Amino acid sequence: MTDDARNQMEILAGSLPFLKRYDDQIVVVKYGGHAMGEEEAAARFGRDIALLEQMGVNPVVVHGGGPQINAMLKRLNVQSTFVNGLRVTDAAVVDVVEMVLSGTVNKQVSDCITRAGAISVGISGKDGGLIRARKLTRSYRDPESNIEKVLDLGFVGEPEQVDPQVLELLIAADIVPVVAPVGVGADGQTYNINADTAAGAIAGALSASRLLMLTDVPGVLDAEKRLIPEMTVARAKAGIAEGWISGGMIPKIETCIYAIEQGVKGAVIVDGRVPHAVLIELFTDGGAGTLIVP
Ligand code: X2W
Repeated sequence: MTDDARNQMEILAGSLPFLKRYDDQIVVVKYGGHAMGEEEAAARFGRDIALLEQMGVNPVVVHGGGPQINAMLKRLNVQSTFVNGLRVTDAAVVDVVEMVLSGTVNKQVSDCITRAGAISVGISGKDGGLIRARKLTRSYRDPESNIEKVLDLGFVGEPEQVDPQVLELLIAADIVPVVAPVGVGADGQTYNINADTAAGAIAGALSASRLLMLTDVPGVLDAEKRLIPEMTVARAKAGIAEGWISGGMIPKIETCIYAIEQGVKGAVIVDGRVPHAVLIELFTDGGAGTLIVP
């Protein structure tokens, strides 16, 4: 036996207790558009998810596609802007968003997983009544006039009700669901939903064991810029209030907190740039990134 083979077997044996921990458990993985760029990284992601399925875990993938939407809007000469990290979505933009997310990107992701040996089916939040959405309404204080105003982002939605039945049927049939973050209103209007928000709501509705948010940072850093391996919801809330959790990390942490309050057992900010980050997080002692627990 070679050293390599022996190492491989040691790793396999070492993962046994973790295999038991996640056996038949649902793990929701948020896969962002930035992480999909490179073909090799996308293929590796597909293999990791297929491996999870083969190990007896039930992965559910919720993907984004911000950069892919930007590229298509540019090709079609449609303008769009962002406010507080959310895309202002008018009637022309929402058509492109649905086309890219539920079309190209959704099928690319499910294909990567299927080619790696699992059966994966891509759907959007509009399929099977998965995500009923309503128009997102947020108010803000206008700094110039100091008057409370309502932010109008057009057809940006937030999940109003998530019915996980279609996902449960796919999971029971050993199919890996891949979800595009597009929802439908009571009146049939299509809504563009931030992918992090959609992943949090889906993880909550499924009472998932884990929500893994793949990002392009190592995790949450404390005030001294050291990586925090694990923290409670209370500490995460304090981090936002005290300002050492800031910027783009705030909505991600808020999504994690929301998912945990909905019954998810733990939510993790994972560095998706690290090869096999999902497997390292689930099947090693130290994990990867920052785990947030109740
Ligand atoms: C996002 C949906 C895609 C997304 C957008 O239009 O870009 C809103 O901003 P990433 O790749 O995860 O950023 N929706 C309302 O969230 O993709």
